[in-house]
Parts: sequence; structure tokens; C-alpha cells
Amino acid sequence: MRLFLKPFLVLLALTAVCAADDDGWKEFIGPERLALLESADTVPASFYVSPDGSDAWSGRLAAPNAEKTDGPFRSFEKARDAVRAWRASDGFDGKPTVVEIRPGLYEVSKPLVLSGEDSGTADSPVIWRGVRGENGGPLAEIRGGVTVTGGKKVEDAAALARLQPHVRDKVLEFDLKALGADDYGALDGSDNAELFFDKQPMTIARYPNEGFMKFDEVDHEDNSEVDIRGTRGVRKPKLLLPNADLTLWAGETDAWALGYWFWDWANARQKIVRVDTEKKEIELGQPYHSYGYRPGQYFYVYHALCELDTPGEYYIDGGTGKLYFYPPGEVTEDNLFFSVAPRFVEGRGVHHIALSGLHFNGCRKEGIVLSGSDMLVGGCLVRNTGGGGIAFSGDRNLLFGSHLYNIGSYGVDINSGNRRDLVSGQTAVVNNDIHHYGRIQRMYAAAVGFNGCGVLIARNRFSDAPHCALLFGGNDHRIERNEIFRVCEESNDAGAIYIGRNWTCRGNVVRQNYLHDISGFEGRGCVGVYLDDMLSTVDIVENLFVNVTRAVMIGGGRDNHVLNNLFVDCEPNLHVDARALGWCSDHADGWIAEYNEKGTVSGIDIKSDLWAGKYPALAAIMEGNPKAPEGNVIEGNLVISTKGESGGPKPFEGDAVETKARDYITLRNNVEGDLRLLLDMTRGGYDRIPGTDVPFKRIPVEEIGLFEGCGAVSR
Ligand SMILES: [Ca+2]
Repeated sequence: MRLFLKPFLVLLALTAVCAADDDGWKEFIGPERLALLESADTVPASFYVSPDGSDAWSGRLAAPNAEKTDGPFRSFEKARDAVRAWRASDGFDGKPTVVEIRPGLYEVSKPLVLSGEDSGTADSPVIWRGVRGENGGPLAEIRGGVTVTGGKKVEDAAALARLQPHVRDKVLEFDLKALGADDYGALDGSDNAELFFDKQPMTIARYPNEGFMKFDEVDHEDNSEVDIRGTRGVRKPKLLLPNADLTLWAGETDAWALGYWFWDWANARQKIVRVDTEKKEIELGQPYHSYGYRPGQYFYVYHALCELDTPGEYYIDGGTGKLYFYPPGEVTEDNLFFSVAPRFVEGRGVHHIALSGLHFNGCRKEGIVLSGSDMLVGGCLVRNTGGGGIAFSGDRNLLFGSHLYNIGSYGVDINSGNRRDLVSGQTAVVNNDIHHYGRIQRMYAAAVGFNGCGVLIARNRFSDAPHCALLFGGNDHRIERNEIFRVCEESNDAGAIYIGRNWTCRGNVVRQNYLHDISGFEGRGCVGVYLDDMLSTVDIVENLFVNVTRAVMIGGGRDNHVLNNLFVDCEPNLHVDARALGWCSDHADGWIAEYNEKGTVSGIDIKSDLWAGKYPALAAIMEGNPKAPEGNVIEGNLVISTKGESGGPKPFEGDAVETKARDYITLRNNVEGDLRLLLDMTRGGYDRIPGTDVPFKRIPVEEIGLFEGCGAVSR
């Protein structure tokens, strides 16, 4: 773990006095799933798969026999079919069925497809278990690509002419077609075939090599204006770059640009269809970005051979299948590969299976897609996907003790439970390390995105991403004891924990999380917990925020409770507004009109016994002024500045609370101080807000984030 000095000092002060508290996740997942977690590594194997196996053998031996007449299987498909046959046979023992994946490298070009026939039962799950090599060697690696070998100096005159002179003898050329790879994906981000060197993703040749360039002017000729509440741009992407030398780009036929064309939170990839070296203008192809193009925004150009000028960059000529690569180190027989498989595992309508202790490396879309119930992914390593990491739909699924990184899009995507009937799906994400996600789809790709009812996100660590950590909708979710840092790095007006625009998404709890070092793109500010556009009834309690700008934001919603949080050097700490009484009234008007016409809000019968019983404030919303931010309580929070006694953050003063909102919210017993106050409180028992009778609940910092033990954790 990287050390952050100031957060570390605060943690040290707290740890000294905090009593241990019970973890809620074990109770949530229940004894059956806990037993599966604990037994997934120890139940005896039924079948074996090995790189030196054969599908002609029985699969009942862990290694080939001396005569090479029997041994493990070679393919996962053969093992899947053998499990089906075994479980349907008269001799089936009714015990858990374990397929043990022996150590080694498995290159695959297509996913293992599972269906209902491959399900287990509660008493007899089907467990796909990887095992490490001897003496704790690496996990069995399932690699969704082909090893790339046979590099040589570039000889083709046309390619050499496009390469800049100083790299012509450094770039290697490979023949992907000759290696069996003849599909190179799509450059719009939908099918991300990629090159990996030493297990890290390489970069499609781009300019600039890091970060972005800005366009300060647009061509207004034959172009229409866009005006979004006073923010102006143009409809057509004709971008003037008066200070750029475009002569290199003019020689490219398939160059693309990725830009944040209008807003800092919405990007798009588009092909460059025209380069005008005299006008110093580039034009992008259709489809145009839906918001338009605004001068001052930023972008980079990619898939241009002329910009292959630094180690780690590559370019694939889709016509010839030639790969051009500037290697950052020596290319060996097995350290360079190209992703081919769309996914590793696809399971639909599957129940009671587990994937345990496997290393999935390099695919073009989502790594693992599972629909069904009672599934476990535990102790797995998933990395270098072109799309998301793991998608779960269904109930009682569990992701535990796994490590996901270098993920193209979201880390985990969950649909679970029934929001309309308020039935909890009981899906849980516990003790996972998810970082460097959103590599390719950079916005709205969260570490965990979830919808439905009753999901638990607990004891995880989420970090290093361009946008959100948690992005969710629905009801009765619990977000507890996670550590979240260095997210929203490439966006502003975004939230580390984000939910928005719905009066009926209620009953959510954000409790005892530790958020730190979140300040947005170029340090221009972001949000810790962001309740956007009238989102209501979230309990934000006992969280620790350190160096988070605008740690909590209530965007015009109702009945939210911000209690007993500790804000350290967060400027500002809080924002509350009454936007539904002003610029954002149209959404509320729509909901009110729906209620008047149909008696529902967002399709929900808010006065039904079920909903009114659970959310009485929602049932009564139309009786008062539904647009007013009523029912928000901000109480018993401690605001600490380590930057001296004066000039530090004030607790919820200034423009933190919009004047129009002040009459509707309860704001009391929040106290400001410096680091000495924090230390005084810790020495004094740390159970009251100073000068008040308001209790301050201890934040169990030593039980936030990852932990060891209980199942395989692959770190
Ligand atoms: Ca470059």
C-alpha cells in the first residue's frame, strides 16, 4: 500500500483509540456462502485440466501417467462436458464437483461457455479451481490471446516514410496474420484488440504521448452554434489548430481522436476524416458528439503510424495485418501477446458454481459474464480486459478476495434484486482490490456499478481511475468500510460514490468508508459522495474524508442524513442546494405530472402498502412542496483543518448551502477545529462532539478496506 503521509497521521490518531466493531458482511452473505468460501480451496478434485493434458484421457488424474495413456484433460470444454456427464450419471456421489486447473499457461481464443446444464446445487456446487505451482508459484493463467513472435526491422518503404526518422531503426515489425490473428477489433472502443508486453497493455500510437492537447478555436463556417445554459460551442467537429504542424497527420488514413469535446465528463472517439494543412484544421467523422464541440476542451490523436515515437507504442495496419511496435524492453519468446478472445467465461442461467483462484489475462471485451444465482468468483486475478471485468446478473452472487486491474471499462457490473417489489438480491462484493479500470471507456465505468435492490459493497479498495468508484441506482444498498482514493482523476463534476436523479431510489447507506485524495481533473475539484439531481434518503454516516473536495453533495434531494462524518482538509466539505426550485425543476415537474396522471413516480406506486410502509416520507411527498429539499439533516460532523487555526475550512458556511435551501434543512452541532482538536478528542474518549451532547460514533479505521484470510486472496 502506498503511504499518504497526512491521511496516515490521521489514521494513526484514530487507530489508537478505536475499538473493534463487528463486520456486517459475514452476516449478510450467510453461512452457506461462507462455507463455500472456506471450502472452495479444500474440497477434493473430481477432474483435472492441464497444459500437458489430453482430451482423449479420463481427466481423473492430476498429471499424465508414466505410460502417457491417461491423465488430465487439455481443454476446459472437455472438462465441462465431463462434469455434465458425471453429474447426470447413476454413479454421481452428490458431493461438490471440482475441476482443478493445474498450473501453467492456457492460451484461449474463445470463452468457456456455461449454461444451466453446468449448474450445481446448494449441497453440491460445481467449483472451477485454479491451483498455484509448487512453492507458491503463479496461478494458472488463462490468456485470451496469441503470443507474438518473429519481430524484425521495418523494411517496407511506405511504412518507413511514415515513421519519424529517429525511430525507424527502433520499431519492430511483426506479421499478425501469419500468427493466426486476422481480426484487429474496432478503434471506436467497442472491440479492443490490444497488444500486451510483460503483461501490461501497450499504447496505440498517439499524440501527445501523455495527456491531451487543446483546441482553442472552431471553424464557424457552415457550422451551427450550440448553447447549453450559456455554455457555447458548435455542432460540427471542425477544429482549428493554428499552432500545430499537421503535415505528419496528413499522411495517415485511419487516425482517430479521443476528446472531451464539450463537457469534462463526456468523451467520445471519432475518426479524423480530413486534415487541412493550410487552414490548420482537422475534421472528425460521424456520428458527431451529442453535446457538440466547445473551444478550450481537450483531446488526443491515436492510431497514427507517424506518431509511433516512444517505447510502448504500436500500430496495426488492418489491411496487411502488420504490427509495428517500439518495444520498451527485449521481446522474448513469450512476453508479447495480442488479445484475441472476446471473453474468458460466459455463463447464462447458471446456478451454484464457483470460479476460484484463477488468473484471467487479456481479452477484448468483458472478462467474465455470468447470469444466474448463487455464484462465487473468489480469489481470482482479472486483468488486461478490453471491456469490463466481471458482469453479474441475478441474485445471491458473490465476488470475494479478487484483484482486478488494467480493466478497459467497469470493474464489476451488477444487476440484482427486484427494486419494484423491494426484494433484496443479496449480491455482495467483499474484499476486492479494483484499480486502474476505465482504461478505454473512461467515463461512467465504475469500479462497481450496480442496480436493483439490496447489494452490499464492503471492505474493498478502489483506486486510480478517470471517473467514479461506485455508480449505482436502486434501493436498500449498503456501501460500507471501503477505501477509495485517486478516482475521478480525469473528470470534474463527478463523484467517487455517485447516484442521481430519482426520488424513489431510497434506503441506501454509505457508512464508515474512508475516502481520500480525490480532487478531480487538474485538481479542479470533484465530489466524494454525490447525490445528484434530487436523489433522496441516503444515510451518509461515520465516514472519514481526507483531502476530498466537496466531500458530500446533496443536489436538491430530500431526507438525506449526513451524520457523524469526519472531514479533514476537505474544501468545501459540503454542498446542499435547492435545484428543483430553480434550474433543475423540469425533472421534478415531470415526476409530479406523472403522479397526477398515473399515481406513480418513476413508475413506482409510492402509496402502495409496501412502499409507503418502507418509505413514509416518499408516500407523503406530494402533500408538501416536493421540490423543496426538505428532511435533510446534517448533524454531528467534525470538520478538521490541518492547515492552521485560521484560513481553514469552515463547517458548512459560505456558499456550501444555497440560501434558498437553508430554510428546509437541519444543520446543527457541526464543529470545526484543527488537528489539536482531533487529538484532544481522541485522548478524551472521542465519543462526543465537543461542546455538545451529540455523540460521535467511532470510525473503525482498522477495519476499513482489504483484509487477509477467509478464502483465497490473490495478492
Ligand atoms: Ca506517440
